[in-house]
Amino acid sequence: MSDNVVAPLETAFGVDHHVSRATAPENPVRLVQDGGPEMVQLLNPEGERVSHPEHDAVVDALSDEELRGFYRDLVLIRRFDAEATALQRQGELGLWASLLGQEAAQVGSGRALRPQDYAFPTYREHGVAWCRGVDPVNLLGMFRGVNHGGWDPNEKNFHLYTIIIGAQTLHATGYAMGIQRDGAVGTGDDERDAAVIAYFGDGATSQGDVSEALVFAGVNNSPVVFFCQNNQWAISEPNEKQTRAPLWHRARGFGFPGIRVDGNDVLAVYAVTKAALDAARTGQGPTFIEAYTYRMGAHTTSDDPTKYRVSAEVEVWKHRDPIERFKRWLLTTGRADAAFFDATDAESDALGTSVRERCLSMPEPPGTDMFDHVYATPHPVMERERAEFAAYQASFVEAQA
Ligand SMILES: Cc1ncc(C[n+]2csc(CCOP(=O)(O)OP(=O)(O)O)c2C)c(N)n1
Repeated sequence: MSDNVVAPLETAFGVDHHVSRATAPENPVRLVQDGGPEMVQLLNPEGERVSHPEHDAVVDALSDEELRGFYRDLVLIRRFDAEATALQRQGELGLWASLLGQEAAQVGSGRALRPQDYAFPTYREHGVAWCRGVDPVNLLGMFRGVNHGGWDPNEKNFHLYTIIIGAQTLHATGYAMGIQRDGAVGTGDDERDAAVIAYFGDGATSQGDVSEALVFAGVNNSPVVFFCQNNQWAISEPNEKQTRAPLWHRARGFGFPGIRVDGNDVLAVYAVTKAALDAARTGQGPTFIEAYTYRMGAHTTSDDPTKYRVSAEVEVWKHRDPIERFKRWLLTTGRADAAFFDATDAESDALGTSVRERCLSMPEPPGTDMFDHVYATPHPVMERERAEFAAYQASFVEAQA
């Protein structure tokens, strides 16, 4: 247990993973926890390398250039996210779900993927999208209301965002069962063997879909990694109201391994996810990863977190910032210098400017767009509805003329 306690034990709800039978108080003041001794961490919040017998070798093999690349990813995606939040505040997006605080969980796992792997995100995985090579401006379209997704999932093997909580875990498991049957698992061919990763939050684990996905993945030994970003809150519901057991323990009940990793440590997330993906690709079946992290901002721009959580909790997590610790380590070990950090900052400002400009110039779609992707092939009902809608819209123009 860390000393970062913001509430006295007797008032805290769910002490040490909530195994007590004590009744939950109505408005609990939370105890901030540190993930426990079982959490895999390679870089502590002070930016010091922590040794781990199972995972050291993988990160020690990373070149300085690759490590600087991770840092660049973290900084650029945070900058993109800040710009998107600002655009929403200025009325240019209807809504935004910020990833602030979760950059390492996303970049670490995203960089562990191979091109042939397939990712099924929820709606906050901007960092994973970035690692897959999806143009970040395309992530804004749905939130601006000009499209229903904005990228072709099969181009970068990155599925469209899913708003229905947990649904994508079923899609991921189904897809994984598919590639298994296609013979793209455990062949020994590194170019062919593929894995699937499903992203979801702590709140999603309360959804039936997620349990169903875990059942099917387990019994079929499917090549899927369940990547749960435990950011502590499901909108205003804290972890303690979702579960009495640590989330990573859940995997055991479904018959496959679970692991908790420090989600604010990009090195640990990379190593743990790489191991899980390797296992999936080589036919060893699924893994459940709980990336222990924190959502620093609001759930989305439409809620106010000060209404349901105390600022002291946020302060504790500021100290665990994923970018600061990594920067300190790169600097103190001489893997990057001031010139590199300055250049990255300049690059991130340029990205912010270009994202803003390109967002504002996104074309207004014709209203009939909404009928385009309902079915993969032409469908008479869609055709009729499209024609009716087009005629309805045209009637306004005629009335004005
Ligand atoms: C099936 C379903 N139920 C409810 C909602 C409303 N809803 C949107 S986000 C959310 C909380 C999700 O929390 P979590 O899974 O922890 O993910 P996070 O947003 O924190 O990353 C809920 C309940 C929804 N979108 N879909």
